[in-house]
Amino acid sequence: MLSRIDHIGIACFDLDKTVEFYRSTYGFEVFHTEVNEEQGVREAMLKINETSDGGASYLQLLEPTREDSTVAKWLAKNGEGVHHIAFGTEDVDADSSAIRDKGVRVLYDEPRVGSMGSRITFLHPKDCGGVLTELVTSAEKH
Ligand code: V0V
Ligand code: CO
Repeated sequence: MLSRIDHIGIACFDLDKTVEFYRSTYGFEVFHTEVNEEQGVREAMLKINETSDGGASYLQLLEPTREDSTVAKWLAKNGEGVHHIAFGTEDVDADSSAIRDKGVRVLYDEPRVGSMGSRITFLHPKDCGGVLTELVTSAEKH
């Protein structure tokens, strides 16, 4: 069951500058940073609030690490802005296969490694009203 907004992914050209904007404007602090080479991103997670399912909601600030990455391609076309939304679930495998059965394209056969050791997959934006949608099971749930 999808039980929270896990994060909103925001694409930017300069991660350090964007982190500073969120810190100085809103007071949000960096909770975690990492590089995900498979996805071609350097990211900062800003924890916004905890959620009733025992998880949390974050902003995920994303800077591309290479020009052929999905985020670099998206930035070249659209400029900076909201790139995806992610719903949290205890069982990304069950939820993604149930959603696939409804005719929505799930981009990966098996979930891949996401932020903070999570398991993630994506739904095609063209099947989701123009919204790139991610499903996440956080590390402590698998
Ligand atoms: C592309 N499109 C989007 C979009 N990206 N629409 C809404 N939001 C987006 N972010 C539209 C695009 O405008 C095109 O529409 C169409 O989809 C095909 O796009 P494209 O530019 O030709 O690009 P593709 O097809 O090569 O790649 C699009 C997909 C790709 C969605 C397949 O971005 C992908 O595999 N994304 C999943 C992985 C990802 O995004 N990783 C970065 C975050 P028109 O022009 O044809 O109408 S990593 C992350 O979140 C992590 C690690 C985490 O949370 O832990
Ligand atoms: Co994400």
